[in-house]
Amino acid sequence: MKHTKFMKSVLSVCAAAAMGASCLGYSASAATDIPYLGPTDGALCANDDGSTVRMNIYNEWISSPVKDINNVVNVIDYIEVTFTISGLGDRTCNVNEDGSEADAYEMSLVGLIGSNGFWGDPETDTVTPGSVAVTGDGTYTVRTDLAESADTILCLILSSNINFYQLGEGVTGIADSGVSVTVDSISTGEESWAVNYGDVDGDGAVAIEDATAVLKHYAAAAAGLEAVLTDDQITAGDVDGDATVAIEDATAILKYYAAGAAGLSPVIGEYFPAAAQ
Ligand SMILES: [Ca+2]
Ligand SMILES: [Ca+2]
Repeated sequence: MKHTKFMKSVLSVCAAAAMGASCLGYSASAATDIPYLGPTDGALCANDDGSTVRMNIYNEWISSPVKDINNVVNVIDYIEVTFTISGLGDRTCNVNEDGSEADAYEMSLVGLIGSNGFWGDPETDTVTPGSVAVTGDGTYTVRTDLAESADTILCLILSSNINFYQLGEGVTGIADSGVSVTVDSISTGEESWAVNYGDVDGDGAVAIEDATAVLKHYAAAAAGLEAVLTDDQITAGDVDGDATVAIEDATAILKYYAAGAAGLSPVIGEYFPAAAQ
């Protein structure tokens, strides 16, 4: 994959924007569903600590293996699971012995996919398991980004820190705790990334405002002032690809915009050499 570093930074920008402002040049291909075939009896069980909730999706390494997906499947850039949890009542966190609040509930997506190990142990993990805050009964999506693609899911588990003994009086095990986890869907996919050259403000169009933003950035830089554009915006604004954002870039953006406004159907690569590289 090309431009990996840039791509990852775009991803973080998109995550931060939380679907608010439009994202700069980000696009994701359609996800591929991995059909969920379960649940097998016993898929919902206790973690190794004996007291927190886990939902095995694929786990051969336990006495009663759970194989609730076909694990021979191409997993590309990420694995994502949507699940519904119920039985938490009004609880959102564990409590200490003295009744004070302990760690807030969260669900992590842990396992081993090809060479991607994500168990929540920074010493041995090759990728960081995704996690989601669980703020009560409801439906959540948790996603783990992989370092490399793989063709086999060796283990996949929804692992929480939810102490099920605290969910009711006299609970003796997960079965009578009232907690339930349903796997709604599992998906993977390949993310594709593209820089929308000229669209500096990321509103989906190349327009006068984009040229203005380039000029403001150029003027600020010339005056030794703080940068106006982010790194990603600089990439989009450097349409001639000479590694600086300057007047020539603004001129090219305006020419492209003017050609479009005149109904000429301009070809982006002809106006923006960076896009043709
Ligand atoms: Ca724009
Ligand atoms: Ca330039």
